[in-house]
Amino acid sequence: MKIKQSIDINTIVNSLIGKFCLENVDQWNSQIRALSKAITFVENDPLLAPKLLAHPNLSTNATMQARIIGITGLPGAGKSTLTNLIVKELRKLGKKVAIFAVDPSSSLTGGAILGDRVRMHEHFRDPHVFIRSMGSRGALGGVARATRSAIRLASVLNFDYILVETVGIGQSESEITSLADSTVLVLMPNSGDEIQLMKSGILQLANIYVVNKCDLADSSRMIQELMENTAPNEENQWHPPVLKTSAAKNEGISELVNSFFQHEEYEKNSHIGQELRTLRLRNEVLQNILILAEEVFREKVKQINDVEIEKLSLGKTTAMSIASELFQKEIK
Ligand SMILES: Nc1nc2c(ncn2[C@@H]2O[C@H](COP(=O)(O)OP(=O)(O)OP(=O)(O)O)[C@@H](O)[C@H]2O)c(=O)[nH]1
Ligand SMILES: [Mg+2]
Repeated sequence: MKIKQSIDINTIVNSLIGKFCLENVDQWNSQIRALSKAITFVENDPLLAPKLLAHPNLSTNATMQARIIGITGLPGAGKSTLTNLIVKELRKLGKKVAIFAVDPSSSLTGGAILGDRVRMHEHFRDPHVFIRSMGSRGALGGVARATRSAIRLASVLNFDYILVETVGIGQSESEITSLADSTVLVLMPNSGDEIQLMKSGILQLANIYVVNKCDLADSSRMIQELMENTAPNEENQWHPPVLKTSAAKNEGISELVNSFFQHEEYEKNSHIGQELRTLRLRNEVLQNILILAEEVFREKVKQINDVEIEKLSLGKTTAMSIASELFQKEIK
């Protein structure tokens, strides 16, 4: 049974890789379908992610030039509405765009993804826009793991921009800053969001601030406060812009897209920008090691004998000492 399963996985991997690596432009639709399938496989079976992403054909074809933009903020701030308009703007410039909407399992936003689908509808016929919702419920390793793999699979297909929408509460927002090249934080004027976001640390981590829904309330105080709290430091001279938008009235969107270009330019030309990029890449390698390690140790843990577990339950040993022993043995 085990052998059959591994043959199946390899067949799937090879077939997907074959479709991924088509060179001909006319085959773009097949590549997109393969991407979609690959992501579903990766979501359902985390073992496939390393197999696909470490495939030699994939690494030689991978250019991975896509710029990853994280769009985060509290529920209802207007992230999806803005994302939709950003896609329009990027498409006007001829850029290929992939969008990942990370569906938080939080009941707060239940149904949001359906809404997003409806809103994104106008892009569905555009072959150069790839839209995907990523559910986090039950996914092994949570949102970040499946999303990270999906993003890497998408970057192989040479998208210019990969937009990742995630709700800025809980864990996912700090994960997004370690994954995205630019993190955009979407706020609403006079909402008191700052306090909640300050606690989560995201307020300090964003590269671009957006005060959306400016048609509804006066945003000047909030903009002022943000500007005072986000000054560049000696090391990093990037001055995070604080932009005013109204997604409802389609205002401020081109300025927002321009800020992506400026941030990219800054990162390319500054020492610290390059250092941060290196840090993100190193972190990505680490995350991948953790994926592989989890697979290995999941099996090892099953093999711990009952006597040992009994000792653990009686408090005669600790989970950490068992873990440490297993780990030392494995890395020798
Ligand atoms: N008046 C006004 N309404 C807006 C604006 N932007 C978004 N909205 C509305 O605000 C509501 C929430 O917008 P979404 O784009 O779904 O917000 P979101 O941040 O993606 O929400 P979640 O994904 O649930 O976290 C929708 O009803 C939008 O139509 C804006 O600039 N002005
Ligand atoms: Mg949304």
